Amino acid sequence: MANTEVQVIDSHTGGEPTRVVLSGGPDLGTGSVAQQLEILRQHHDCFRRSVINEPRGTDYLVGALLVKPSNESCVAGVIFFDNVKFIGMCGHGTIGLIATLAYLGKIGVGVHHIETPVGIVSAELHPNGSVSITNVPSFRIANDVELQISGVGKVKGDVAWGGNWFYLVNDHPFCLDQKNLDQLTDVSWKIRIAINESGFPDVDHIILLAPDTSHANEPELITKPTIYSKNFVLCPGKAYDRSPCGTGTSARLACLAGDGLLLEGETLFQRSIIGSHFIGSFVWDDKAKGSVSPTITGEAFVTARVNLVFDPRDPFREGIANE
Ligand code: PYC
Repeated sequence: MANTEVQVIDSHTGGEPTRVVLSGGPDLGTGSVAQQLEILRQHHDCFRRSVINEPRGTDYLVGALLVKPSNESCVAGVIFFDNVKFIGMCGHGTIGLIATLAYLGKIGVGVHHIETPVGIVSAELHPNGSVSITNVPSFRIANDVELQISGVGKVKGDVAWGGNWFYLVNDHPFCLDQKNLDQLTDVSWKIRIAINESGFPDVDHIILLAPDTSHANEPELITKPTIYSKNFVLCPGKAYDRSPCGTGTSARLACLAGDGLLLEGETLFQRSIIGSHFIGSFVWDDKAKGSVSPTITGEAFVTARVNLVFDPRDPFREGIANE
């Protein structure tokens, strides 16, 4: 039997990698992107593993399978996935996808619509190469949820949706510094187990928040941010997000809007644990329901254009299973 090949382009957004699969994926029919995801999830999970897991990938890589959109206004459909599952939306991944389509000459400066399994998002490619995505409506479902966790202590935070489910912890005793990555990963994992057990079983991303005090040397921004914040984000497969997490920043904007701490038109400077940043803002989607339409701006860079090779003799051609 012959090798098969899958064409991919890798990029990173604020340090967090995205692998866009251009061709070679399974046939998912002609339904909506949400329906195509169900076919992929039920019948081709090995494709996810083979693209993202070792030995071809790594646990902190996010995959973005390009599929045909069912909505005619969209330039592309996309299904995001990581080392353990398919995820609804991905902010850094959408910025990476737009940078990739621009690199390929398929899109130019301007606004483009993308169909994802959880809704249509828009992305504006700016002349300087940065990208602003307007994400799916984002909202908070619970605030000030307290957890007492053995070996960690008491933490308090909000549960919110930004295209994925998040528990955003405002109140915790940890120092958000890159040198504490092992500790932050360990406590966030314990927090995830606790929030799932406390009645929020779908929360699969944990965010620890702290004020950002290192912005003094940032380049001049057009609008001076109202809030400077830093985060540590733990993803479903226990890898931490190198970027500030676009869907997590969307969820955060919903919380800040709900608390009246950020107003329409004001901006949030969201720094990641490695020092990269996104700029976020919102307009109300449905104020009575606490739902916002978030916009996240960041920048992505293409890092590789390669063919993944699948040798039928390779015992690990479908990736090393890690779940
Ligand atoms: O940027 O939304 C995001 C994201 C989700 C998981 C990793 N990054």
